[in-house]
Amino acid sequence: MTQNDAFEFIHNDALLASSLWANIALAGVAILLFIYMGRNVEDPRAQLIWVATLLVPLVSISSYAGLVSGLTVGFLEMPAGHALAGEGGVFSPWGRYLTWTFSTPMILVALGLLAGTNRAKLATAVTMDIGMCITGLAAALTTGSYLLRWVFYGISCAFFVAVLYVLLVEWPADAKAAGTSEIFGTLKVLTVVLWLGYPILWALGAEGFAVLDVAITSWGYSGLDIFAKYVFAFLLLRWVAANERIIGRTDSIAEETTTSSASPVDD
Ligand code: RET
Repeated sequence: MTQNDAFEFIHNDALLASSLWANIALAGVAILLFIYMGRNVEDPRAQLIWVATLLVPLVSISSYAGLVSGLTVGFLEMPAGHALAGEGGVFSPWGRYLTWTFSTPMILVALGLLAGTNRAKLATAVTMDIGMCITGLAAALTTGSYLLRWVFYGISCAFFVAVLYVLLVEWPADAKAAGTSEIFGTLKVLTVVLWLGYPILWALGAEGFAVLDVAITSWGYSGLDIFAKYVFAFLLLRWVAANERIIGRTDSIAEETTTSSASPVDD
């Protein structure tokens, strides 16, 4: 299959093509809107949250351009045991899993800074998240053994548990101390609920048990992306733009970088 075959395969299926183009359009709107919303943010910490948030639709538009062009998709022969084994090449949008490696850490950086995280927790969340995405990519691309597809899936879930732990246990306590509990609480619930949808969809879609067909699975991810990326980022930026001073006062990471030894006269 050439890239041109892939491009045609996608565009012969209106449902599949629209699931990709819809996100290109939305990401474009989100980029312009977020630049506008952040135009007056001056506090460096709030600016960092803003840049991390802006990178989410920027990565997304690149990701979907890769998918829709046929560059980051393939057709994989599934191994014996898989529901679609022996049916010829199964459409695999592997570029999705690859680009999550770049977009999801940005979501976590923005959330962590909002919560006033320290560097250890932020590094934990980000590295575990990258582990989750890369092993998820491995699960999708493994064609030698059906069992090993699910082994990679299991490893990815284990990484995901670490991310959930930071989100559900560590950062809520930090956010309380930072005075950002309310907005953090909203975004935490949105993130946890939506992110849980991805492994469920993977298991039900063509990569997993193949209960859902390729176009429906693709719309599933696209729908989750719309809420987990653009709606999430919009709510976060709107709050940051209006509450810059609260962010400025949250100093865990700023403090670590300016005074590495503990200072008894803080505050
Ligand atoms: C996979 C399959 C393997 C098991 C697990 C997964 C989790 C994926 C998640 C993705 C989130 C993506 C987002 C993208 C927005 O840009 C890789 C599907 C646990 C949680 C939020």
